[in-house]
Amino acid sequence: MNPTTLAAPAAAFLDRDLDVVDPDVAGWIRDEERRQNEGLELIASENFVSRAVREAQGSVLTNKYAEGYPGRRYYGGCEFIDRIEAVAIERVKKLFGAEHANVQPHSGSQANMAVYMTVLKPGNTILGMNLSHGGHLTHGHPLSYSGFEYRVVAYGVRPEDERIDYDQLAAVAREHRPGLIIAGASAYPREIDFRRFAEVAEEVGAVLMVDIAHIAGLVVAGIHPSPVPHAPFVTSTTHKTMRGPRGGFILCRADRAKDLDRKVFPGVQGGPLEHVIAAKAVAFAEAATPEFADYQRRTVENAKALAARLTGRGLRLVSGGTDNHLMLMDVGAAGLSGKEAEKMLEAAGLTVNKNTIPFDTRPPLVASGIRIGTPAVTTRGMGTAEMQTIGDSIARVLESRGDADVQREVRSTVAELCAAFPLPV
Ligand code: DSN
Repeated sequence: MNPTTLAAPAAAFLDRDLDVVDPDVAGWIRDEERRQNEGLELIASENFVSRAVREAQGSVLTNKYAEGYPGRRYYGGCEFIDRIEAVAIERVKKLFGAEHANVQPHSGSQANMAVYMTVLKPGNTILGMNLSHGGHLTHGHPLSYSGFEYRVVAYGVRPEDERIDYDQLAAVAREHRPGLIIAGASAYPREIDFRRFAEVAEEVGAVLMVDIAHIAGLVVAGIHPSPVPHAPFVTSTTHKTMRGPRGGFILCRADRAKDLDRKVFPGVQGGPLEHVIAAKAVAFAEAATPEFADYQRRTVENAKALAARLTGRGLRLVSGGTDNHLMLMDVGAAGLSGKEAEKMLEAAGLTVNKNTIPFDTRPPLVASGIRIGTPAVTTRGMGTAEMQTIGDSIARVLESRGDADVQREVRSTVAELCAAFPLPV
């Protein structure tokens, strides 16, 4: 019998184009590609990855099971997988000057869960930032595992300047003696004093974990101080300012490495996504270049320029401005909810997300703020001149209360900007 004939049916199945197999999904992917290309992406946690990252993520590595760690797998055939995961680990350790890294977390949420399981027992107390003051769901929200598995106490920002209240942090820590203190935020526009967090943790005998999901790229570039010298555990995502594939990683001190690795696998996760880990390795290599540091510098420069334009147009920003890649606008002060503002801007081709602001009286799905970030538009190559146009466009849409003519005009300004800074296909 001819072996080619035997192999044919399987080969034919494997070799069909997405357009043929599933024209619906293929079409929606093209629609999303067009949406990303023709709109201004201002969601602070989103970015555009390089073709190299996408190539690694879309590779045959998706076919491989590799439970365990390099050199210690539960499956055969891991020779190349091991090299890839080992290089991802080495690269991220070097980027941050860390003693140990685990690159398997599928997301920031699972990275945080693994650290909590390493440090805490169910029912122990965690101290995290209030979600409406800039924290994250996994830092103790009642609807997240972090809220129903642990007892939660919170710190927040001062009403007068909307910056972290380190005295309150210390007072709550002294009163409640948490097992873990969580620093880091998803909607906080100011520099965070990790040394201060470490002092409080040491005083009350807590372990400090810093979640740098948002600012990791800035830390690599030396634009935001690093938490690594101050915290035994640092978690992050890889897809925000890090500009890699969607995923997470954890850095820790060598003496916690064994416990942590066991909590990631088999504690929290099963088989690692080695295609994503390969894409992380590529992104870590990109992050080690001078171009990446320059990109981070321009991201922050753009955020400051945009913030200045928006406040110049009479819009109120939480804390008055930004030190990093994002800002939080109080649209309640302009008589709108975050939900309304998000919709009005989306109709004009500007994508942001509604966000609660400190001391918000509206629920999170309505909110009084919007969060605006510059990582994605900076990746497209836009600079401070374009930030003036974007700031004016946002202000016009909000001032007009979503007037359809204004939205149409702004949409055409957005289209011109996007055409001048196209994304590679
Ligand atoms: N990481 C959050 C964000 O900042 O958008 C979502 O969980």
